[in-house]
Amino acid sequence: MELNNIIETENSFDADAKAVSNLQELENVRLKYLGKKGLIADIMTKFREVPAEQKREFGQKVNALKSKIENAIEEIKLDLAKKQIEEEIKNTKMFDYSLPVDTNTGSLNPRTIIQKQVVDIFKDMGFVIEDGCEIETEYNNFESVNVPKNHPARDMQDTFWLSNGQLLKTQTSAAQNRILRDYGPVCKVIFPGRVFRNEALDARHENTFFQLEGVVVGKNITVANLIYFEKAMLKALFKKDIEVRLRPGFFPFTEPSYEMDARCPFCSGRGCHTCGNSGWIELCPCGMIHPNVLKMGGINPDEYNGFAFGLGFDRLVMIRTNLDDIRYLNSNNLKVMSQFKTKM
Ligand code: FA5
Repeated sequence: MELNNIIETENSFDADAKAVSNLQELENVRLKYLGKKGLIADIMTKFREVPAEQKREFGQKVNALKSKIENAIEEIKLDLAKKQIEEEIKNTKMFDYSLPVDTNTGSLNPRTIIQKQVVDIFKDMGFVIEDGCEIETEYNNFESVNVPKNHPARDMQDTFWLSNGQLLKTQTSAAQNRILRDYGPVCKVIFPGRVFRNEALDARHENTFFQLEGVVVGKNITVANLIYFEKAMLKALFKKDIEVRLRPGFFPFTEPSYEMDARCPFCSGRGCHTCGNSGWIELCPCGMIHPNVLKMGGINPDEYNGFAFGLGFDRLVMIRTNLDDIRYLNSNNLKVMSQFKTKM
């Protein structure tokens, strides 16, 4: 075996490599030179026959040739792949993203549509629109709204805790403290948001649902103001006067607390499927903000007071659309969703 054999092998590889036009041919060339029974392996087996004084140079040359062939094969492979992609692009019918969208396909979730309507109504009444975080601290979600550790009211909202001690907010009230600090002591703010509770699902219960919270703080605010704003919102949303009633409720963050019911807008109180024949629909828990909550929000409760309400948004959407199962709202079921385009 002589050095000339290496040069011959290199020349023959260069010629073969030049002729390759697809991946299969390349694989054949690879096997011919680098395969177990390939030409490089063949040269190596004859290493013994090389005169002792040439062994060093011979070894270096074979290794260099082997590396050259390996690198060249990788390069050719990349080159072929690039060419293949270019070919595919050339043969693909291109899509023009600048063409106008066909607006007859798809529709907004009814929750999105009604949220926009309700937010606009409150905006027209002078409310500022805010939002909150979905991951919250225990302090914001509970303590700052007068629900200290071990308070029984915590059990009313089964919480998804995170490993770092934070939680997925169980109520939009979690933003109250920040909003009171940022806007108080005279403010009218609403803050819609997605909330999470570890609940069993059924037609009226989701574990991921939406609330819309409102706070009004000022001097001499009364329950009459609260009723006024709720009725004004309902009138604008249902396009007619809706009677409301207050029942006693309990929330640690309001005192007194109420459950506000609306006269069923579908049967005008006569009783129907939507209101379960009671004539009333449970609409919105609310009340006068507890002095402790004002204090924790940096507001002097001797000088200022206010009210807060927490509209269960998905339930409002169900009432407005006659949807009988809350789970549709998170289902992304296009057949269901597309029906609401014409209903609102
Ligand atoms: C609260 O979350 C209070 N933070 C509301 C509040 C705010 C009261 C300000 C007073 C002042 P509650 O847990 O009742 O309260 O929930 C409020 C509304 O969210 C309910 O009336 C209901 O419409 C809706 N809701 C509660 N749980 C679920 C659920 N699992 N699925 C869908 N909607 C729900």
